[in-house]
Amino acid sequence: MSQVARIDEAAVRAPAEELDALVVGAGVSGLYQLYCLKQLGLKVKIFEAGDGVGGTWYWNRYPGARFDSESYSYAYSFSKDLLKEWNWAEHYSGQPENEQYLNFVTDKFALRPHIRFNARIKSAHFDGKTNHWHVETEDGHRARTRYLVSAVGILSAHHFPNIPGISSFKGMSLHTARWPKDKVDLRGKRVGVIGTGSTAIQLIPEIAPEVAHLTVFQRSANYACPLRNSKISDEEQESIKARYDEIFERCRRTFASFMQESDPRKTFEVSEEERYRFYEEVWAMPGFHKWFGLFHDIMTDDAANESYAEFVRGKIRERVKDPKVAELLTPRDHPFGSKRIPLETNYYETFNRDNVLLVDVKSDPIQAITPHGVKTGAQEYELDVIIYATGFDAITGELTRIDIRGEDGRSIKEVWDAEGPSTYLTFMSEGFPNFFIVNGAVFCNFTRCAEVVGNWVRDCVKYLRDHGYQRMEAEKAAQEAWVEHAASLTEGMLFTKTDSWFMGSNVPGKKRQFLFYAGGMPSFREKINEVAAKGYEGFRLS
Ligand code: N01
Repeated sequence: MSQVARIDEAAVRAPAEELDALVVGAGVSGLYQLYCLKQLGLKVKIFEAGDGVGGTWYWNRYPGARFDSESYSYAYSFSKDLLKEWNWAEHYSGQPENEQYLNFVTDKFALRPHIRFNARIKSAHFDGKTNHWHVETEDGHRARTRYLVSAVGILSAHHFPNIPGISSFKGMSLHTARWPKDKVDLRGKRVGVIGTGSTAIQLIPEIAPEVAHLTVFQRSANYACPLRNSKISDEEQESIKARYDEIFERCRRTFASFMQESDPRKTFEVSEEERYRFYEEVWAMPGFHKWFGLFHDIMTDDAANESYAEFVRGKIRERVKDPKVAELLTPRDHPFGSKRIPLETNYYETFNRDNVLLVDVKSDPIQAITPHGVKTGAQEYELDVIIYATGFDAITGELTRIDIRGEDGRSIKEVWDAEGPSTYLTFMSEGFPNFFIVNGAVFCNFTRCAEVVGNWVRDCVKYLRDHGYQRMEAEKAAQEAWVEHAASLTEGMLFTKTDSWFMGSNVPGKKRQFLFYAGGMPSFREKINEVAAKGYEGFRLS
């Protein structure tokens, strides 16, 4: 049966639900998008795969999961009441509190009745005759909607490595991004963790004291920096609340909407003494100062980067007692910050424990998962539990797992596999009318972007309604120009020299390209506002 015939068939089957807008996913962006579209008086619903809200903060409930941007810079800013009412307990709050917060927001703004839970979308097909999307969930529920809004998040499609024998393991297998809701009792168990990215770096120090033995399988060492989390005192709480406007204004100004701003000086412009004094000063600060608060040439000048990278390597050596283990934990294969910098608490000290073993699977790769554990070329490690902290098919993975088809019957997977994730303004992909992709691909503090993009989509939908348009789509030429512009921004960036999920290269067969818009949030905001002011230039409205 041809794709077009399938779409026609979907169109004639009676939908169970008629909507103006259907938002996919009840995470940070989806909740805000629902709030915004409700404000327009639209009939709008979220379809959410899980049985609760939170997205990332619903699925990633592994021990140690927490924010590494300040709780209050990650919070929604749109409601003064909300800012007044919610008290963050910690500067970098943990998953349970983050999930509670998103539940609090959901109930405060009466969003819950507009969310359909346990509703994983199987297919979404566009019907060009009526300019509607026909959506079907895995359990057969159907809806027809004018606008389809993807808020599936950028780190949602969890990824298992391609290692033979994964399903043969007789013990317990867990992926950090699908951690069970009930407490997993690891006491007395021999546990293996595969992966040493941001997730594993949060998890490992939390579980090491509990387990009988922990084996960490590391392929690449990371430049993990101290988080320096702490409880928020009553006085700090008051001060944060008094400074919310200033905090959000500051985030608006910075490149990626975090609170930290780079130092205007260049690395080698200052004396060696001053340079190291500055490195130490930044090092003593909490959060992302150690990445975004550095000399401003750190991400563009190889020598400047290496100067700071060597400083960080020295910090790792100071904390690990066994020099051989310290050397293994010291990254030498990529520039500082070219992969996402993990923030940690007691990560390096964990490797001083008697019950923790670091296995270098770069020099001796994992060959198989066996019924009893993990087998490298040299040895088999017997385990009761294997934890996969092996990351995500980032940015495009969750969307391309859904059968989304535009008017000509081509799926978004087919289009993006062939062309890379081509969009206009990150919002729409040509050939998929009335389909908004929100918070898809701007390198940014997530909630700060979610609000900017959510507002843009709300205003756009209002404009379409007010002007009697029923259909909006990206023009081919505008999309091509945007894709070219976005690609030009990555030239010379250190990110592109390193393999990581930023480049899609952690997933075998995925096209290697920088997956974020790299122009920074201030320019992005300016561009999307300009497009809107010109009557949505580059989009065809009809
Ligand atoms: O995933 P990752 P993550 N054999 O892709 C290893 C966000 N986040 O879940 O580097 C052995 O970074 C792989 O090794 P290598 C944050 O943006 C936020 O940790 O490819 N190892 C790597 O070590 C972050 O960047 C917070 O050599 C294998 C690991 O698995 C993003 O999520 C907290 C392997 C995957 O690391 C993803 O982080 C946590 C194999 N066959 C995460 N295959 C916050 O604080 C893969 N690996 C908000």
